Amino acid sequence: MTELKFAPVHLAAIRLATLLACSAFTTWVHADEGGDQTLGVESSVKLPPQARGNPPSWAGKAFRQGVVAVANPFDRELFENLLAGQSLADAFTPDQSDGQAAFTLDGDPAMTLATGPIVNRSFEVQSGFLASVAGFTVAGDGRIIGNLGITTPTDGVRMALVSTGLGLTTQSGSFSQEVCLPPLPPGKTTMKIEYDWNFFSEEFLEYCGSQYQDFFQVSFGDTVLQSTKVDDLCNEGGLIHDDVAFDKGDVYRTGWRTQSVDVTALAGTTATLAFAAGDVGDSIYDTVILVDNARIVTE
Ligand SMILES: [Ca+2]
Ligand SMILES: [Ca+2]
Repeated sequence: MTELKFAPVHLAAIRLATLLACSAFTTWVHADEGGDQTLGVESSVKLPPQARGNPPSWAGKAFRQGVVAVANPFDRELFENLLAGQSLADAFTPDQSDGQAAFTLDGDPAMTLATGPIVNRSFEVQSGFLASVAGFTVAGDGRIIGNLGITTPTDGVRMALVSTGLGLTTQSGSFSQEVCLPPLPPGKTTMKIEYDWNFFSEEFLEYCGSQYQDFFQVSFGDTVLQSTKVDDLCNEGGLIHDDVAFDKGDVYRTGWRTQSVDVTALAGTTATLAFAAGDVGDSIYDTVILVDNARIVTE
């Protein structure tokens, strides 16, 4: 079993790592990485010939991070190694330079192509904005928190929250990210998307069996990875009375559970991974779902 854990480095580094993981192009990081380079402005530092001229259309973001993308034998070797299943640390040869620019790597050295496609997968990176999930597009109430009452993350020190409109907004929430599942690495036969989830609701227990079926839905493109509503959990039993109060009614929680979905058939495809909470019937009694440790597992 293989999985990636992102160290809590800044998001730009994670994005760069993901850029490497998701795209069949290669990167040169300029030796003078500390200063952002403005496009079209002559730099006092001389770039290698292959790094001059107008960037290709897809390279704008990379340029803003001081990255120049070119076809280059050094990084071709890196990609060949990554495609062979090596980690970044093993695939990358340090101290490569032509005297003017150096080929450097930022991000998590443990990342592999097979296991690193979800940006901020453990929600450890937090932006300065309350209503946001770094690396994801948020609609309605989605955010990153450190604890909810006595409940703490399953991995690291932060987790994501998505709700039917708790506090910040009355709009049901979602957070989503485009994820490219890599091809199955050599020697592996199964690919799974896994994450931990914990469903809190004021609808429990008095609205079990009613029309107020708040739900948690997780999807990868058109594939539903999970669709869980209030009654599914009422019927299972084992709900735990929680001390946390939203605004109405007692809150019960499921406790942390792990969802594991076989996506072998989707290996090598790109789609939007979305976590959503929804209100059914009315939006008076709220539901909150915590999510942590989203990962791609290959076996
Ligand atoms: Ca976490
Ligand atoms: Ca509700």
